[in-house]
Amino acid sequence: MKTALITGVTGQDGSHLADFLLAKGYRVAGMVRRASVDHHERISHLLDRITLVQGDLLDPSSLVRVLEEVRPDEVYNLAAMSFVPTSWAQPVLTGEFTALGATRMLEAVRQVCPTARFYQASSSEMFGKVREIPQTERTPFHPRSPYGVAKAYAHWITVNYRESYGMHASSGILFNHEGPRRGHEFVTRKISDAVAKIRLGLARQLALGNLDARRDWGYAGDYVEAMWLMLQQSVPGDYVIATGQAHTVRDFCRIAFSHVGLAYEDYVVTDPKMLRPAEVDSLLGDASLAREKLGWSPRVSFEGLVRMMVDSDLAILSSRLPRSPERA
Ligand code: G4F
Repeated sequence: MKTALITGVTGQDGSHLADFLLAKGYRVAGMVRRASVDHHERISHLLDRITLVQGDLLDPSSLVRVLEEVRPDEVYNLAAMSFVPTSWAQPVLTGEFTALGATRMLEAVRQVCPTARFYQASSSEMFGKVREIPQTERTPFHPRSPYGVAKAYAHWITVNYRESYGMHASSGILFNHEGPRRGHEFVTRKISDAVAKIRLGLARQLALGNLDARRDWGYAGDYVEAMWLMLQQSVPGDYVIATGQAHTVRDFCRIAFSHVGLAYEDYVVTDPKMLRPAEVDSLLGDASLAREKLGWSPRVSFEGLVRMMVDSDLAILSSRLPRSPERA
């Protein structure tokens, strides 16, 4: 039985990856930070099947202790400050978690379990002001946010530890990936939640920022399989993980509203406060390398993803509504 350590296990990707690895027969440990509020809602269904260990990417000695305790065969470094707008408000803390945090974890792995295989969650945000369309593993980076800059650092330090110490360290350059477990601050979940609320008469309007931003959106459940596949290769490497199709925020709105029989134009307004100091206008990934070397391809379509998220939010909100006499 193999053992995996996941940092960021309470997040969208961490919870999907834990589900995936448990189904593969892994022993799964998740690193969590001590917090006064419980953030375990995404992993509540598997708390009796995984081990939670306390550690913090800001504290190198805690990482050494976690690795000594867990003795993992595979380490998935998914923890980061992952919401792009917050990275302008907290640029230094973003660098500490997202950039130096990866170095601290790599260094701890090198000291405690250098033969463990390491996965770094790189991001299409690194491409930023894109130099070519579509983006591949060879496209130069031009990040447009403190978050993107921090992810570029983490990406290159992973490459560097691979080249300096021969570690089995790989990076997945994941394009946007979503699903019902997505945080409400990200645009896709903000839309699906608002559509469900409007459909149920709980809200009347949805305020968004840039409706013309284009993203290559896939389903998070598909993308965690690619992380695992990277660590099963005899040779480590870096892979773009994407669908190869881009849509605008407006397209997402159109499909989400029409799924419940509404027209987005009647409900969506734009709010300049939600525009970013520097925007990533358009991202489109070419995952040919992952398809050829890993045998990976996405299963859920864009339309299927939008419908899945709206249906999920409708179910969540409906279950919280007071039961009317005729429904009782
Ligand atoms: O959903 P978003 O906040 O995701 P963003 O910034 O693309 O970042 C996500 O994907 C990255 C991979 O490329 C990850 F690394 C990162 O951690 C995160 O998962 O915004 C998507 C687009 C942006 O262009 C934004 O300007 O939607 C636009 N947008 C328009 N109105 C909005 C809104 N974004 C948010 N969050 N909220 C809005 O009201």
